[in-house]
Amino acid sequence: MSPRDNDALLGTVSSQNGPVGPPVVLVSGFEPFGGDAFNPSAAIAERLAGEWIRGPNDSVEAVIRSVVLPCVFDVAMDRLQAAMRRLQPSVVIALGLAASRRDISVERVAINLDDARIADNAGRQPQDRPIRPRGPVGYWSTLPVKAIVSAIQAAGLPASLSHSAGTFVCNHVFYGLSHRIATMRTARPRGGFIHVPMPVTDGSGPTLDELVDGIWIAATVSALHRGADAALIGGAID
Ligand code: PCA
Repeated sequence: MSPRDNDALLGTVSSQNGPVGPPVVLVSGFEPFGGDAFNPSAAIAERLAGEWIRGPNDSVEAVIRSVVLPCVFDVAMDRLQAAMRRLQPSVVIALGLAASRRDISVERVAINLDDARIADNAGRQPQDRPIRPRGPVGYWSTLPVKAIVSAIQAAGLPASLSHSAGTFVCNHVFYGLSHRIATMRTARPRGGFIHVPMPVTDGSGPTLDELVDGIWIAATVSALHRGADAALIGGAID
């Protein structure tokens, strides 16, 4: 991983047309939810804030910025959208915890459904509700999902493609982000969602440091990848 750089160095230089600086990769995480005291997605987002992403010639290609979202339907998306307006990112990677997973799960598709098994942090528990009544059933991630999975695996870290981000706040934000991107008229960022497992220290899965490294790889691939996704085997039979 590249050494963390002083945030002051990111200094956006003002010009008449507004702030200029390296392209921004916005990484979001979530506050704890469901009675947990810790959510690794927020810790990862915060640890990556300020990292430079460098190209093959050591040129600075992007800088990572982060935002932590409340685990509350609708409010979470408002916060992410406010950060997007402020930072004008070229890539948005939203992160969340999926405690039942064992690896870094790169989500492929967001669906137009809120159906909460537990209440969110404001006590809301929508059921069978479309996120956008007139929106499409689903949106594909616009991140290079297969290239991301293969780069994380190549670094010796566990990762896979996932075909469901669930029907709770994470899928809600993933769908909202995708809808926002699809309806932007100009300068559409690439965006998508990655679920992370709860980190461990007993060797049965990735540690928090390994999750940070994995998401840094995802941010780097997303910032540097051009054109279509890698044509790799990666689907699922069940
Ligand atoms: N995980 C939840 C919401 C917030 C989070 O980190 C989810 O998977 O929907």
